[in-house]
Amino acid sequence: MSQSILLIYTGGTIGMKQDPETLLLKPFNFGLITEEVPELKKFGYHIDSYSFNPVIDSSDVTITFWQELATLIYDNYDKYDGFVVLHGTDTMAYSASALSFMLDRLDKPVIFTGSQLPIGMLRTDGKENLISSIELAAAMDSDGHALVPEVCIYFDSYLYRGNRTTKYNAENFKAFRSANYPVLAEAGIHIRYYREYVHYPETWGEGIRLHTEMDTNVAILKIFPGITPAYVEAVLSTKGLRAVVLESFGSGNAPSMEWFGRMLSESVAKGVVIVNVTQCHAGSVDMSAYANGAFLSECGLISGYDMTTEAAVTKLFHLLGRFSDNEEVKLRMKRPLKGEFSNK
Ligand code: ASN
Repeated sequence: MSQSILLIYTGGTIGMKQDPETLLLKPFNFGLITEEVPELKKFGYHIDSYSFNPVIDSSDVTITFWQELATLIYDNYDKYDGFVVLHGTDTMAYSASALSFMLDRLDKPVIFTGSQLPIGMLRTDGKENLISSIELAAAMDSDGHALVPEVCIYFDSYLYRGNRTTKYNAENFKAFRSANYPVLAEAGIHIRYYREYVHYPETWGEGIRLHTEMDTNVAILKIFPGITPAYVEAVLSTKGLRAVVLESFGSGNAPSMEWFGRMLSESVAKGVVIVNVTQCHAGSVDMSAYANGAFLSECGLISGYDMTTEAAVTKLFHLLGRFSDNEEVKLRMKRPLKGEFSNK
């Protein structure tokens, strides 16, 4: 059996070229990638490609872009065994997180990848990333079931659960990290799958469900020593605000000043959903460890446990889009939806 893959090109460094006048890197059209990677023909797979128009630097990603991408996958779902999305690295963790919530009952791989150097450059990391991603998207067991039926990011030899990743290095080929969840696969001489960490559907072929509704009335509030009441007030009084991702210290701690607690409590009383995630790159929020954490729990904050900010923000967009009742959103924020946090 020959697998069918849909290769979706959205932009990012992988397809960029240097503008001869300004010397700046700009997205270039998709023809370039297929020309630069003739190796793709060596796979026995049927590979179709689709290019976004215009192709973008991923800093320009919008909600509409996610809706277009998720709908494209949904519309082509039955025709392909797997999907590879070429995407800029800057917001890849946001897009992969968003798609993990938008594509419900997914039972085929959706692999995001890209590169740090354009595919036309001699030392590019783009070729290996692209070729291995296609292999991962096509990988099946003897029953014809996908080995990694999740929204993932593949980068520099590792396959990660998309909603567990963060871009943490702007320079190295190893640009992504999933600090709180093990890798799903690793490409060396062979591709090694860690199936114990992969989520598999209870029933295969149930049919994918698409959720494109999103509400972006969310703020990120990163605390720091010296934070002022005026700043916190400005964030919490944002017009239309429905939810906040509070980036706290360590295991979920914050300043215990009276004004800070009062502002948070007042916001919660108005129905704003406030989720506590840590500024640390690894580890989990535990609001029962310190008095300065318990205080946030008393103000009505929800624990985001070991969720990334990218996952927390996009999960809120998704839930706020689906539910007009913030209490329903709160309830659903407390449960993992697509393996985005572990609440041990
Ligand atoms: N600015 C680029 C982007 O995110 C960075 C990259 O792809 N490496 O589109």
